[in-house]
Amino acid sequence: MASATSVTATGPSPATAADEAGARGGVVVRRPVRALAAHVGERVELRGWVHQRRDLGGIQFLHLRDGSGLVQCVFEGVPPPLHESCVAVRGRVVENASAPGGLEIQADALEVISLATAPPPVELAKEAFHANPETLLEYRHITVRGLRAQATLKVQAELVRAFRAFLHERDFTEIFTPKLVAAGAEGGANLFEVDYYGQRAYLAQSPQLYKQIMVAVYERVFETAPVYRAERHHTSRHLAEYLSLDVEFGFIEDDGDVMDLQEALLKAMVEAVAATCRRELDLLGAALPDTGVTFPRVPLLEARRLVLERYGHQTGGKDLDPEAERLIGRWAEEEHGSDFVFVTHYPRAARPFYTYATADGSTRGLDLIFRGVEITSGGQRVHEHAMLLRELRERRMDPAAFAGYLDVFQHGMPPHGGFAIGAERLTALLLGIPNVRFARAFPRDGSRLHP
Ligand code: AMO
Repeated sequence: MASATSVTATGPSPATAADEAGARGGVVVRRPVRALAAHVGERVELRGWVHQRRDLGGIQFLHLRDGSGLVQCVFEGVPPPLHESCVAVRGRVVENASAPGGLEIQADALEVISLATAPPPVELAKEAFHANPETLLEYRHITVRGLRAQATLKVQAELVRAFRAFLHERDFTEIFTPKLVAAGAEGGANLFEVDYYGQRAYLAQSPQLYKQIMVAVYERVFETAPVYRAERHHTSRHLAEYLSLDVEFGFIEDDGDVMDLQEALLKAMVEAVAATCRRELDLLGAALPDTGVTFPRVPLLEARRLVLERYGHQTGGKDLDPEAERLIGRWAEEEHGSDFVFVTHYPRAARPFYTYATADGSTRGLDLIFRGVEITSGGQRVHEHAMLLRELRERRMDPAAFAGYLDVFQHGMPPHGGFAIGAERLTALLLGIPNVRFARAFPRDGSRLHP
């Protein structure tokens, strides 16, 4: 084994065509960890962070972490610098079944690029054993570098990429709507108030009204943006700021079209993650749902009856409580082998004013439950001006607060519908992460404004 000496760094860019040409001439090419399997036997350069280090009597084991993963580097010499220091390592890629990922670097050069001057508040290699999630969140600006956080947020990025790609392919246009608004779209008391040049404004609870308005421009639209809910309750599924993946489209027949699109989209998102995130899924021990199964569709009243008769759980009120959601999810799994189930025909009282109401007092509003938790809401919307006005009045809401939005319905709105996915809930449930906070880089919850 060679001993590590200093190497001269050549700038932070990843491998380029020029590097490749150089490699043939004997120059060492920089590689990301994820690409190493294709370069066994070659000499490479890696750049990243000191994740873990061990000195075994002068033989050094360095776990180097970069943006794509972790690899073990072995060399003789002085120990590597403090955890989280940035280093460059050069050496040969060899197979080693007992090393993480089955590969290691037999290193001959180590260079410090940026020395860590203080130990990290939580040693990231021991993150998984850290008992207190509050500590992990308190130091999230550092702990977000940990492999589990890195993998979780990578999967989320892939989910969002697949969401966009699927919708672009179907002629949807991406929109960007305001997050400072004059009125709440979703009702309820969970609005963040903002001083807008002396006027009262709110942080948007959802892009709902704007995405409907934009249907009259492009017919099919989507948005991926944060939304705000001043949730008072601390639960494992609520954030004060979350990423809402919104879809809205026109000229639909009914809520069946909304479910068809939603099902195809979610299957495409899961399949994209299966294709691109194998390493992350393995690291997190996550099992993806079977995309070959059709999502069952169950009216709310039927769902209530099922959870009562089958599991003895009585739900009152106008909605499903979390336990009933869990049980209807269990029923879908047991009865249909599906991790997903649509619950349809919610009563008017359980849905916002823009939901299309039917003569029987129910609506074309629906939720999608994934592994026992609601991950989307949506349905068909009201598209007639008179009906919308009636909905507002009957709910004692002031039509003046929705003046511009209401106007739109006097100028030709097609039957339309849509839905919104809570990105953190979907990510957490997909990956088996028990608390939605760990599916956001810097969660905002009932008490947290830092980091
Ligand atoms: P809703 O309010 O049900 O519907 O929200 C849609 C989805 O967003 C997620 N979600 C949340 N995630 C984290 N923290 C929260 N506090 C939180 N609240 C909601 C859930 C939920 O299913 N305008 C409608 C959507 C539509 O009809 O198109 C809406 O916002 O996954």
